[in-house]
Amino acid sequence: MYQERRQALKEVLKDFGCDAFFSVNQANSYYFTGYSGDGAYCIFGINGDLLVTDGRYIEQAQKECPDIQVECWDRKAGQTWPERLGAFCRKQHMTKIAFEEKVLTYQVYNRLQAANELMQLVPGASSMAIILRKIKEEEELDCHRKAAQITDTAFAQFLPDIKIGMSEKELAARLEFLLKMNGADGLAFPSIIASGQNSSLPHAIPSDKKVEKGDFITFDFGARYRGYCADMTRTVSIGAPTEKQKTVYETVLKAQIAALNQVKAGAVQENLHLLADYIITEAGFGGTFTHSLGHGVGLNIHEEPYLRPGEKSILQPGMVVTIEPGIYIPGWGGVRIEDMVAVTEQGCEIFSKTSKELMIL
Ligand SMILES: [Mn+2]
Repeated sequence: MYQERRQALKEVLKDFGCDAFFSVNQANSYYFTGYSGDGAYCIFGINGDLLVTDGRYIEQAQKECPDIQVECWDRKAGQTWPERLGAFCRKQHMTKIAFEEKVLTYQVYNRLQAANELMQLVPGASSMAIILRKIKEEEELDCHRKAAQITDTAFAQFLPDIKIGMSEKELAARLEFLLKMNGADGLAFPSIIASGQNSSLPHAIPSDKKVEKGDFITFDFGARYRGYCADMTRTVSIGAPTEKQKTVYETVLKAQIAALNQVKAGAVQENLHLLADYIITEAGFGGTFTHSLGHGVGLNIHEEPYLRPGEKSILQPGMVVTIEPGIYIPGWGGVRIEDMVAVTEQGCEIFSKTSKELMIL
């Protein structure tokens, strides 16, 4: 699997006119080698591949990557990782090296350049990797399914625990505990839990605010399983909702379902966003949907493709995206409903199974 991915990467490298891909990014190193730790420096090149790490990780790397050359760099033995990679590229006659323009620090860039002055470092590796990563293989879809299933199960167990007087921080601790008890390797991202007026902040951080009667609470969270993320949002009502709360909720749900129904291979990305925004605006809430409709999900919680105005590309089978419209009214609160789905030829497979009927607790 990893060898096939590196082979596919070599084709992309050729298209970009590069000899090798330099990876310091954990997600990319994992995707192309199976190594799940950090502290790895990799070269994936047209004339050879090499993963270099240090004494803390060498045993793990050798176990996880049987099909790539793995080496331990050792300053005491007279060689640092930039020297080792620089020498490897020189020996394999690879000079034009693509680096991860979105994550490589200036310091690491300089260290690699100094180790081999013949090397020509060019930006573009982040873009090259995502060309492959944004279309998920069946094994990757299975990891997303499992992550989503853990997320659904944890939320079902969590709902009866929500009580008036608990703080958002306590709710977060309980929910995250349940994700791990159900088999999550970790969190896909720090949970967003926003109650009452706080829910007008799309990316609120759980606070000391206590849950009160009449609050809407937005939960945006997900498990991570074998590196792959789940992402789901539900908004619940504490006590009977007001007419306005009901209207806002129904409007977001209508926009979410309408957009979900349009997800399929060939759909223009920005059109999905525009459809949801149109429904929200028509209902009298123009200007309150303040973020993108959705984003790709994979080893990163946010990655290509993005469903937002200006994105004229089309969805392809195997992409995993979120559909998450919201309405945010400062001083009042907000609602967001989010599912994670896989794009298919005919439509989509919805990974999140938790009900979207307004839950009144
Ligand atoms: Mn999301």
